[in-house]
Amino acid sequence: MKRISLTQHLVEEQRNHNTIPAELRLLIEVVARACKTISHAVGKGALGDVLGSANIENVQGEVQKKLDIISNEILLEANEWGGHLAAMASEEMETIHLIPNRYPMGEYMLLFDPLDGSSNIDVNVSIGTIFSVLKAPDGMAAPTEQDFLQPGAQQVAAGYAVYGPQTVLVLTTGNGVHCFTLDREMGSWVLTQSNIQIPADTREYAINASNARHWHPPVTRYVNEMLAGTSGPREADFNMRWIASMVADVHRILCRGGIFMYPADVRDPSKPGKLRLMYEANPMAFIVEQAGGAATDGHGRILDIQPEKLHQRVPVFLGSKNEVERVTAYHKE
Ligand code: P6P
Repeated sequence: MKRISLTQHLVEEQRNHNTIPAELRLLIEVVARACKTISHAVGKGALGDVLGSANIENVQGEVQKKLDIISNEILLEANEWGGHLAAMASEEMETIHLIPNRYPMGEYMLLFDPLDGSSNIDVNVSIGTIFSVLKAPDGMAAPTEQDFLQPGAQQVAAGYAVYGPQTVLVLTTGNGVHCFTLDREMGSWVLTQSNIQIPADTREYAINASNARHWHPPVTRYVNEMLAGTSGPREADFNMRWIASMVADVHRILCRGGIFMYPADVRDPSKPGKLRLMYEANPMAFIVEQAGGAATDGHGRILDIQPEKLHQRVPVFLGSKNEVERVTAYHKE
């Protein structure tokens, strides 16, 4: 396919679909540049004194890694001055981050998990950045957390970067899903795949099976049927993958199909699953649906959920449409 830059892609998307006004193009390019910087820091590993724990706990009650904080700072600093944002929100910050008074405010709001898959940082397994873009409510003066609590269907853009053997950026602005690979020599994002489509069927599933004894019955039934293989009700053998970096598991599913599951379980009803709605489940659900897949919380579309708290968790079943529909149907029985 013709190799074009991220900028050319965005300009042509605006020309053909009128979905990427200049301010949004600036936002996406600034975030993409920040992901390049994060990729560089991640790639240094032990040589950059960026590994290990920062010995600080975040709002999630998780001990932050140095790279969690470095990545968060990179995204904040990259986006503050551009005049395209009204405010930001991050997995690593308890409250929303307002644009400093010395800079103009814009009409977009950016949410992100600056470094997803932190448990993999120190063992050199792929990690990534996830981001989501919402419009600021009309007439909003000073942004509050409430302004962020919009259903995922309101997103104007979403994307993720995977810092793996290649550094890739996957992006949607509502007209399909496109993948860019970082050309390290030129320092530029190059379009390497357009209009990615997830196969509707799959023989591969992703779940942390160590939680099996805690699952609710619909999940247990769904997984056991796959474990039963060709002699079981599915009459097919299945494969399993669990990278424990959502970005890497989702990217594999975008590339070759599959179903990703992080279900609620019987342990803590106040924590339905582990993944956060606003900056993990919603952006990934937007991307997966734009690629012809499905994304539910076991009962309904993730993108239809009305958020109540900035850091709320949500059960996640996403990927190949027919499999997501099957496991969701089991929840209804
Ligand atoms: P577990 C990473 O910490 C993360 O938020 C997701 O990226 C990943 O899918 C999940 O948690 C892994 O969770 O329980 O398998 O460690």
